[in-house]
Amino acid sequence: MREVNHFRRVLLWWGVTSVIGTLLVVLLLAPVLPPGNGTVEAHGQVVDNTVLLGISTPVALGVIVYFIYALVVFREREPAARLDGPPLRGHAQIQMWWLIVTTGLVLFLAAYGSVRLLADGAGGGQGPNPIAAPANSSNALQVQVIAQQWKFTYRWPRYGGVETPTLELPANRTIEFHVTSLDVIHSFWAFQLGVKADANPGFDNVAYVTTKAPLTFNIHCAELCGVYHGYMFETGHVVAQSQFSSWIAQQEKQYAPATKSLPPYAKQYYPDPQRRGG
Ligand SMILES: [Cu+2]
Repeated sequence: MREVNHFRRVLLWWGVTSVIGTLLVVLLLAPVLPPGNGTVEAHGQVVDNTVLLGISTPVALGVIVYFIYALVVFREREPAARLDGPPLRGHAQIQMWWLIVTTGLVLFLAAYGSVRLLADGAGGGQGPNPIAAPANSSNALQVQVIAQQWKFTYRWPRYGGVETPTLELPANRTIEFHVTSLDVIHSFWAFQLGVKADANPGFDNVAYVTTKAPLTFNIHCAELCGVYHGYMFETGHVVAQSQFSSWIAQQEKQYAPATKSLPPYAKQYYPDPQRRGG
């Protein structure tokens, strides 16, 4: 009887399942993954997830196919002979290819991840001196996100330093969030915008987003910040520029009396010891 070439068989099964599996993942699964395509940064995250899933699908299928093949073909059918098979040693070619493929994958992913992290800032908090700003960030609209137990408010240096209880953003515009906190640690997570940035007291954490079409997005606190942490959520909107202009003008007017008694706009604030326990 001709000896079966197991290696070639596994390779064939792996090749066929990988082509089908990767196509299914990249074309059907990945495009509908969160956070969606609502902003430039969110879209970038979907692209990255697609690349990562596309690369990991053949790797996962290699493990699964070999596992199933081994279970079916190499199963010991003689109950009396439950012994280990002969050890595989000194197979230089397999060792070499194993090192080449795994090293290549890891280096590619590290390089890809670094490049993508620098593209448009990737929606993450970059601290007070961001190194990965979008190309048009000098023209960005600044919005300060102020977290406190248990609410986010928003301050607008370009609009008289007014502080609003809700967040509306203009469409097709680069936004420069300055995320900070008045008390404990929080995290500003605007899911559909693809933005997540820590909110720490006394710290100015900059995160960028470039909006696209009008969009409703969810804002959650993503850092355990006390008993009502779970209630620290709200809904924000990306709206047409004209709608934003009238909204912010109306806010400026409505909150003018409160704006007068606010501390001057600053990049960060420190917890007020007078208010502690008050
Ligand atoms: Cu919080």
